[in-house]
Amino acid sequence: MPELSEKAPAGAPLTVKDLNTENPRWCVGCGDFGVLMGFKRFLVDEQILPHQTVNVSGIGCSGRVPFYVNTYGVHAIHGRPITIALGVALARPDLKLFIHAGDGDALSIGGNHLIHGIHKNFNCVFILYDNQLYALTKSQSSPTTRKGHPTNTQPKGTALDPISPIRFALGMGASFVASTADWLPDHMGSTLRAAYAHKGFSFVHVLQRCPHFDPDNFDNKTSAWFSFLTHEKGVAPDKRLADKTEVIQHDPSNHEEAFAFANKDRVYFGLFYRNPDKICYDELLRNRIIDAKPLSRSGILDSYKI
Ligand SMILES: Cc1ncc(C[n+]2csc(CCOP(=O)(O)OP(=O)(O)O)c2C)c(N)n1
Ligand code: SF4
Ligand SMILES: [Mg+2]
Repeated sequence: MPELSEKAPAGAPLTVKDLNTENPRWCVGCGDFGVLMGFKRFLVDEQILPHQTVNVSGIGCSGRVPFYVNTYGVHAIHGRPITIALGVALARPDLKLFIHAGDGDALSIGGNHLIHGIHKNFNCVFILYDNQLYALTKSQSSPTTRKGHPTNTQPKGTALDPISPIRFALGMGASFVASTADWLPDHMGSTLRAAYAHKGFSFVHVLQRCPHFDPDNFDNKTSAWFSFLTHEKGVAPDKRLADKTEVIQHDPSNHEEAFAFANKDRVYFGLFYRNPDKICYDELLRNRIIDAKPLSRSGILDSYKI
């Protein structure tokens, strides 16, 4: 991969244009466009420079994101972005690390890895693009597909109730759990900034429209079906919708209350939970390596003597 310049042209601040690559190959109206733009604006707001940034994805429509942001990146294999990202986190803690995964990638084939990513709490922002189906492979049911929704694998309607990514992340003890949507640019920006400011595995759930395979999901024209959770230590409601949408105060240090919201049969956007004190495995491991006394080859073999 060619070296990425340290700064945008002649020391000028980074702009969205500097981050553009080719035109994305997504369907017209795909929510991935909104997430991509929200992500680029966030990088610009924070002036996170391309040569400092690594985007790792799995496979899916959403998996193409690393191609469309002019930073370092890895389009990994299906369900495995977390393994690669953990390697980056261990070897290069100086880099800013973002993982992009679809609901199938993160919760089906990659579900086991997500458990350990959350458990290890290594420093990254994990973005879950939840369009509630496998889109790239042309509409199969995923763990988040709503019950009754017909797909190619379950044409008579998806049989099971969906997994709630928020409940899953909270139940796994994630140190940062937030939710936003592809059509809420202001809220997405605030959410990504809060996630980036957090040290540890920041789990960001994004409702993402797939107009090609599920045009009726997620009505982005109205807001009666969702509420914003907010707090002085949380994420502000989307500016455009704040006065038209229910806004609820929720202290993100309150795990029990976060769970209570996640258990309700309603959509909430905002910061559910943050625990800044959870141990980060990558930091722990790096410190142990630094502290470890070097051993000779026979010393290493002797350490296994019974
Ligand atoms: C090991 C492996 N199994 C299956 C596939 C086929 N496959 C590619 S993408 C995908 C699902 C994508 O769904 P999701 O992660 O939700 O992403 P989306 O396309 O919806 O953004 C599957 C099953 C694959 N590429 N590799
Ligand atoms: S199939 Fe769905 S998720 Fe994939 S590009 Fe088209 S609209 Fe987007
Ligand atoms: Mg999907």
